[in-house]
Amino acid sequence: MAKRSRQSTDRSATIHDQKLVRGNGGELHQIAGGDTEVLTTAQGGPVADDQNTLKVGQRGPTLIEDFHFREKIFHFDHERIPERVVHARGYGAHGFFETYESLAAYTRADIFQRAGERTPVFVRFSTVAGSKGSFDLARDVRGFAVKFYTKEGNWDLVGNNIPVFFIQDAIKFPDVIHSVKPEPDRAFPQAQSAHDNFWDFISLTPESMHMVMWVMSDRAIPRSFRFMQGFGVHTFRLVNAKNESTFVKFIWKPKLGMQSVVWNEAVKINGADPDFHRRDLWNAISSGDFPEWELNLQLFDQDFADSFDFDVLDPTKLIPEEVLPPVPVGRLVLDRMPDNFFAETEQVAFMTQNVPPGIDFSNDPLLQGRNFSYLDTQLKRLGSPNFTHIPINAPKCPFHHFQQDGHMAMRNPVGRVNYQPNSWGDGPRESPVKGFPTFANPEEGQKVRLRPESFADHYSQARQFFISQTATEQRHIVMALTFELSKCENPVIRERMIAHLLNIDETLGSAVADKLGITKLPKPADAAVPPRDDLLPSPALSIIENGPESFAGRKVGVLVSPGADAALLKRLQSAIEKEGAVMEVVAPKVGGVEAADGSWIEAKHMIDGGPSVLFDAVGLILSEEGAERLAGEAAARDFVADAFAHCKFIGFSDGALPLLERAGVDPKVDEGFIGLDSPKSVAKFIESCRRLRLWSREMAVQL
Ligand code: HDD
Repeated sequence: MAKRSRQSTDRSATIHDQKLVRGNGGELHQIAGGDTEVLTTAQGGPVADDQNTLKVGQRGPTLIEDFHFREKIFHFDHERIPERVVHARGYGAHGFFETYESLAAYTRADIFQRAGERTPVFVRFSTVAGSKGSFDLARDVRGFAVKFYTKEGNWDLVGNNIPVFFIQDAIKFPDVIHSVKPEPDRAFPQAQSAHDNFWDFISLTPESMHMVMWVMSDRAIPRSFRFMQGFGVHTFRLVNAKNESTFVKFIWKPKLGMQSVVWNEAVKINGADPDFHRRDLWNAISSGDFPEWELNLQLFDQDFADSFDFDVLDPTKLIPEEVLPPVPVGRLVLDRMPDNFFAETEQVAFMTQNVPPGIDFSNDPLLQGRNFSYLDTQLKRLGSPNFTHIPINAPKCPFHHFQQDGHMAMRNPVGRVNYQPNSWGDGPRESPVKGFPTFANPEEGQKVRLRPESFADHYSQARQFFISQTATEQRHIVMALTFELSKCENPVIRERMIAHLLNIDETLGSAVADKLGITKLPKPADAAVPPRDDLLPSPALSIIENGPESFAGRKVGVLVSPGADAALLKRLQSAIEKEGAVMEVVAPKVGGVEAADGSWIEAKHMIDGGPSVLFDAVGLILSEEGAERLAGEAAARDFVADAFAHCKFIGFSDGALPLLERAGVDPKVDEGFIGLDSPKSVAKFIESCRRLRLWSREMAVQL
């Protein structure tokens, strides 16, 4: 295998070290010299000329004898592998999981036995519907898949940032996914649920209503992977050494709190920086600001399951935190980006069936179906049953088996023995003591294709989710549904959806109908069982109610102009950094500006490349003359107008007033504008930013 040190891939170093020689046709050859490695073929043969194919004469035909050319093009032609059929666009990072306390009372899983134990992990976040090259801020579910390399084999917790799912039975998975993907005849829309096929399927699938509420909420447009929750969704089992089982739901909670963007902002981010979430994770980890989540467990027994309002095997239901408080059991820290995206993030293969002894499945029919699909799909994607030989997928604990051969086998059993039992005394043996003990749950019944009656309530938890949202979040749900359904060309689909929404919440249904111009409300949809209205709101379901305590991990974009107050900028920067946040300077020109005191202010962005949608709050440190000049630029006016419309906090120097005025915003309108010139104002600005957004402004802005 080719070995290249990190240093030798640093192109600037190699360019400086090496000699550039001009060839006959004027092309440049970068020649190895000194200690630099010689370029080789994949077979290890040294290469003399990587700029020209082998020809007969200077202008003659190319020779098939040119093995270097053929190998290089052959390999290039085969570089692509099929993208994941869902969750194609994703981004991953390495880290560790640290167990807080022993959970031996509940599980024999080795990872949970010792306080302080650290287990290496690889995590991949993703969107579901879009292709590999789609944009990050699609309105979509986010995947949250964690591979724990435990001492008893890999454990994959393949979850989402939403605790419920669209369907109750895995046999419907191809249908829900076909419906959301680009329509098959026209091959659009890309990475969008706003089209007829999706809403047609949804409106004919009442079990999806709870999930639809989540997907139309701000959860589906997170500000960052770092500010999302994650959920294992299904009920799993923990099994202890005495073979006692406890049901469990897994929840990840971000240390930095939750945060989402607004839709108008998401649309603009997709244009300004389609890699917004990737870049955010890359920047945070590369700068040592390691994102962290706590793993929480909801633990319960059969009695709780029997007495709970819904069936714990139904993946369209959750257990409210207020009913069963989650217990933090460990923390996940992401502290290293992959060396190579393809080798690690693209080739990582998550599989729900990867569980260590002590963690087991429930009969959730979605989970049972997933346990088939994930193994199957890896063969298609990675091309060989030996995908576990790829380093990112290989266990980090010792492993021994007799599986052999197949495409791309990197390791085979050594010696004579490749079977057991055998008489040679060699090779691994099964262990009833250490091996995976499937929990012996008593099962009996007739073979049937039936949906359990206990799965029939499709609206009550959808309503509970809706009434648990703040007024702002409810408004976002109304706007999202209106936007999505406005893209459906078939009016029957819109009306069918309104009929469902009326079962969830009458005000929701009528508000969406009104915005869609439907004057006569349809009858509420026929419900398999009557929707309940006695479920209490669960405040844990709101993002706004569960925001962060500080502004740490967030980013302020500060627009500066020539003649800006450098001392004020410095004060602002140190306050932002003290809070654990980041400041980036935006200037009219690449490079920066000269401040009033003659010093140079370095800028990271030019105004066109650094719109305010990329930041959580903005600062305007401008001289009056600079502000007047910027007021003539659309990008500068948008910088201010968007920050205002997206309810961001805006700190400004007095000099910025001409720009604010031309952008059509009055800094006296609300407390979201903080003048930065007075002595305590920088501290006040940071304090305000901790609220993330001034939501009360939203009604005035009417986004
Ligand atoms: Fe799935 C990928 C999460 C239902 C079949 N799924 C995939 C990934 C995540 C999830 C995060 C990306 C993993 C990665 O980053 O490589 N899927 C879920 C959740 C579900 C769910 C939380 C419901 C609770 N999935 C589900 C069902 C099926 C699948 C019901 C099929 C019966 N999922 C797949 C798949 C994928 C996949 C086709 C595509 C790529 C892959 O597995 O490795 O097998």
